[in-house]
Amino acid sequence: MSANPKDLISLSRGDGTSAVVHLHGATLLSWKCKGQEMLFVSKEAVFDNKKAIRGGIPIVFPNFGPWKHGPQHGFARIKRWDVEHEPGRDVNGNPTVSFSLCDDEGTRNMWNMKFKLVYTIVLEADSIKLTLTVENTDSIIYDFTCLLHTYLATPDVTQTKIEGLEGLSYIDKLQNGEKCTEERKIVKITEGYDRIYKNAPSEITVSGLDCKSSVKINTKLFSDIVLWNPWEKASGMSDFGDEEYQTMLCVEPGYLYKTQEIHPRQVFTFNLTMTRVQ
Ligand code: TA6
Repeated sequence: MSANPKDLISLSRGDGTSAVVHLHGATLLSWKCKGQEMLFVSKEAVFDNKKAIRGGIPIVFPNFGPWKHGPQHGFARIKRWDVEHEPGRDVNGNPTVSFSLCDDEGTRNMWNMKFKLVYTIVLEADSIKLTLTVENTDSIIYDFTCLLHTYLATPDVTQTKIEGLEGLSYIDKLQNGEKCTEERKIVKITEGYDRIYKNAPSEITVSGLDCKSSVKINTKLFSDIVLWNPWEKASGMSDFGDEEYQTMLCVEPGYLYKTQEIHPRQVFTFNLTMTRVQ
């Protein structure tokens, strides 16, 4: 199943560097850096404008994980976003576009809060800058968690290396939520992973994504990082090829270890910049 071109918004620098966003969930489906696709989208992904897209960068809001008010990971990734600012150029001449999502009857029936999200993408020569603002447009205080569920592409996940997590506390969801400490300077993925690292540094590096480059991940306010690879569990997911776990790794910046309280008219700005380094 492929996406309907009517649902897609594209940015390009003309040198093989481009980005494609699906209006369903404002899901970044593709980030090509000098011709190299950096993101993974499952060949079994469903583009029915209902189900969350399996790949790219789905936006998780207002809740990471199972949610008593609605679907896992909240509704942001399964709502159709509006184009807030049409594709254009920023003050530095970089291609940029922004999207917005506000509460509606559907979201209020699940979670009776008013909000406005604005998601801005800037495509630089070797980086992609993602900014998510969360505004409380209600008259009451509430709280939320949020995350950019980033699927990175790799020729072989067992060759990827994640640096910057040493010493961090993490919850291991595959060990019944056991609280652990990361002892390794370099984390390698040789089995299923589902870990929530707390208070991650503002820069981590993922290498081995393609034979000669790595990705620097810089964040602001996204204080936590989720590492996920389903491994053999992929075979139980209808929108995930049985062997595709070998060619992806989710490195997901988020604010999720604790909820963020937000007051009326308060705005929180979360940033993720990924830079390809050769
Ligand atoms: O971010 C990791 C995780 O929470 C895993 O536990 C797994 O559920 C993954 O998200 C995918 O969730 P989804 O709802 O997209 O199938």
